[in-house]
Formats: sequence, structure tokens, C-alpha cells
Amino acid sequence: MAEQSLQTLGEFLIEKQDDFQYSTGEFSRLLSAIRLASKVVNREVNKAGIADIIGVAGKTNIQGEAQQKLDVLANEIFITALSQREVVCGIASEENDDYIEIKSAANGHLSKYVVLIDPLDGSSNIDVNVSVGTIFSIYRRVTEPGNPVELKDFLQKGSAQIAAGYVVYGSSTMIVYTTGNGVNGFTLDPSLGTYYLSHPKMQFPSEGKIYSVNEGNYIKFPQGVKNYLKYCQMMEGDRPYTSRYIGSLVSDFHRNMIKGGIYLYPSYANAPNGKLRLLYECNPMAFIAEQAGGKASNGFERIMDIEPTELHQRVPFFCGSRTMVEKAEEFMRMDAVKD
Ligand code: P6P
Repeated sequence: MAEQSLQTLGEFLIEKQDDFQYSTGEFSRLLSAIRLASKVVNREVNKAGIADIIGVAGKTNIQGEAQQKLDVLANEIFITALSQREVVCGIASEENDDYIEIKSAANGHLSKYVVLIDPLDGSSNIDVNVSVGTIFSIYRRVTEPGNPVELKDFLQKGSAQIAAGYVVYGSSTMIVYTTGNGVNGFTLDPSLGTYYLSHPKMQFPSEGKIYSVNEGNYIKFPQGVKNYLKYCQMMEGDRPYTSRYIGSLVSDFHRNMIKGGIYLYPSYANAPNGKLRLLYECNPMAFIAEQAGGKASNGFERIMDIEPTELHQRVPFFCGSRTMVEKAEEFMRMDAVKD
């Protein structure tokens, strides 16, 4: 199908603006800032290999500029794009210990949105040319506009998100996001720098045959997880399932949403809350999963019901096709009853 017959992300934002109860145009400008930043990060991610080849990685590039780690660079790109459009009053990032207060020249602290972001998740995969992603979560501030943003504006339950999405820098670059009216995916045509609606109304298949987990941690997993993995591997009915683990949450999630599957990052011996962060990894992915008919929990409780207490807190994460997550939760409950 020729590009000119496909809807662009820009046209989609305009068309859907009325769906969005906060449609003052500010939100569309916020998503446009994310769209622009993702294109810049996409360019940097795709030339990272070149940087390695011509030996500039780690020191200075051919222009004599300091070569930055890509996740630090991606963080700066998103923060700059968001700060300069006077649509957010605060940003919290995986790369920053504390949240960033944004005071815009034009309206001071009157912007009503806060963004939480993992600017380049899975960045350790860059060196081995495996796909990585950006994950973002958007809330309305809960404190009075006009005053500086506060920590409580960020420590909101996932159920209060007004939008969430990810960028997957893979064999193609895609933006997938929800504003609570379903999930839509847009693919970048790099020759034009335009995102086109390629995956309308994405749905998690209710069943799946793929499980994604780092089995290297098996010995340290809770017994309920061990029992679920053995269930996945048993010769029975539609099993054994297939194990697929990229080591990049966005990529594993994206494949599972298209093909059906479950992603697990459980707690384990020396990590009682697992590895993934609640606010800028699990909540946004949970919002997308639920909007696509899937499910996301910590093995017992809905991720988006968890009351956050810290900016960078971790939670165990079970996310994907509804029946698969429910089966995993069943094994977790059975094990909990025994304790
Ligand atoms: P492990 C990347 O660091 C990440 O946050 C996710 O993208 C990925 O799924 C997970 O951690 C990989 O962690 O411990 O299996 O290497």
C-alpha cells in the first residue's frame, strides 16, 4: 500500500484529539515531542554501530565531541524535546536519581502533565546489535498548577495514567501507545521520517505459546514460578510452549502482543522485588497490555493497583496473554498457600 494512502501519526493525533477528554492540544503537542525525540534517538541508535566501527565510541567522535553513552544521550534528547514544548511540569527518568522540575519560560509551572520515562531500555544490547526501546508513562499532575511539581505527582497508581507507550528500535522502528481507547502501532518510514498507522487496534491473543524469562535465574525463583515453568515445558495438550527471551522488555513484550505469550521477571533470592521498575517500565507496559486485552500483575496483585512509594521501586512482573498470566498466578497462589 502506498504511503500516501496510510494515515500518519500526526493525522491520527488530530483525528483522535476529540476522543481525549483533555483535548486542549497540549496533549497532542506532548506526544509530538515524544515522536520527534524518538526519531532523533532512532538515528543515534542506528549509527551506534558506525561509531564503534570508526572507533569513536567511549572517547570523542570525529567532530571532537565527547561520545556519550547512548542511554545518557537518549535521556537528554527526550528531556530536551519535552521541556521545550511547555507541556510538562516535571519528568522522572530511569537515568536521573530525582525527578526534574520543568519551569517553562512562557507559563512557569502551569503545564498539567508529568512524564515518567525509561529513555533506552535494554541499552546493554546496543553493543551486540539487539533491539532496544523507550518506555513512557503520562499522568496529569495532582498538585495545584502554577506551583512547582512535587514527588506525589509522580507517585500515582498506574490506573491513573492518561497515556503510555513504547518505541521499539528493531528491524523497523515503531511507536505503540494508548490513551485508554485501545492500542495503536505506528511504523517509521526512515526515508521520509514519518510514522504511519501500521497496527491499528492491537490485541493480545488471549492464549499464547511463548514464555519469556531469564531461565538463568531458575534456581533462585519462587517455587510457584518454577512450577509454572515446568508446566510450560510439559508434554501435554498444546505444550510444551516455546521459550523466547531477547533481554529487551520492549522487544519481548511487542513480539508477545503480536503472537501471544507471557513475559516474566519474578522476584528471586537476592532481588525480592525483581528487577523491573514499577513507574516507568511496569505501569506503562501494564496499561498497554490491559488496553490490548492482556493482563499484568506482580504474581498476585494487578500492577496498576500498586500504590507507589518510591520513584525507582521495583516489582515482580508477569505480563501478557490473559489466560497465561492467570495460569502463572494460579501457580503463585498454590505455592503461597503452602507457605
Ligand atoms: P536480565 C533490560 O536491562 C531490562 O530492564 C529489560 O529490558 C529486560 O527484559 C531485562 O532487564 C533483562 O534482564 O536480568 O534477564 O538480563
